[in-house]
Amino acid sequence: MRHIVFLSGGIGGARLLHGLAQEIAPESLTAVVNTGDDLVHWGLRVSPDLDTVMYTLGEVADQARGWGLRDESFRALEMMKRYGEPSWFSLGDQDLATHLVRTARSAGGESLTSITQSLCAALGVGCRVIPMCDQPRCTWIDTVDHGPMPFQDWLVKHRAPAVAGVRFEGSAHATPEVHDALSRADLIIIGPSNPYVSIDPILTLEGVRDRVAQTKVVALSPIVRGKAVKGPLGEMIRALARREPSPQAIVDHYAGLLHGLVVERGDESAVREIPVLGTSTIMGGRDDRARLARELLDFADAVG
Ligand code: FO1
Repeated sequence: MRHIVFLSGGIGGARLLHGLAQEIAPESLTAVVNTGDDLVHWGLRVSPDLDTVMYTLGEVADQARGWGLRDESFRALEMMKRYGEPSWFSLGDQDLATHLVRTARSAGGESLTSITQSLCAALGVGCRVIPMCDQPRCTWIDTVDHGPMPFQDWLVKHRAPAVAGVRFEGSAHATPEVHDALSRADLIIIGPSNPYVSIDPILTLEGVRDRVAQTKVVALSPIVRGKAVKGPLGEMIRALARREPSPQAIVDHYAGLLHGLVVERGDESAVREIPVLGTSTIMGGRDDRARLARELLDFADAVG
């Protein structure tokens, strides 16, 4: 049976995954999700990328914001402000339930993998969604002017000041479930996520990159017309790779891993050396995501 592993960060990856989930039998698709962005906030364990993937696949995500749940309210946040608690990271009232469950079950000894599986089941998510790690692995951003800070402090609290480097601290062990999924994969898809802070945390886990290198890999470019589709990736490529953002910068970043890259139509000539498919990559609703997933799967079948 065909088995596809999808490496994902937050919203971009989640949307393509939502398309793939409409095209592939659930048992043939496993999403391995970055947990380097995880944080403890108000004493609660928050896994933003896992939640974005889970909410998007469960069709309960807020589309406009790109994180959290739709029809959300923030009354608990208002009360926390009144108590003088930190309010820079907005946890919604319904979203709080996810973090309460995750925190309570973790305290009871249940693994993040197992907790995620039961949250996904409750939301009607069909394919397998697994965290890259069960133990904390924290993405640290070294900034040019303000020293090192954990990822969410850098992105949300300080609004992405200039980056000098990216590091990962904590566990370097992927879960047995991740190793098992990768060993069964006949295709690995890398979502249009930030390679530095969403995909590298996964690829740098012990044994993962070597395993990925043994499989056919295709990716969707997170760079369109020289700009990041979302977030600070463009500035990171300039600062860390010392070049202008382009789909070729993504190919080079993955250093020999990719067998094909899907780019925005018109960006094809920016890619050398590997097969490229140009199409409309800015994902709209459900049907558009499925269309892009279908095109990507056909392209993956055609590349060597
Ligand atoms: N991003 C923000 O820009 N501001 C927020 O207050 C915020 C809250 C938040 C709460 C839960 C969650 O799952 C995600 C949240 N995000 C917020 C998004 C998140 O910080 C990042 O976009 C991802 O970590 C990037 O992959």
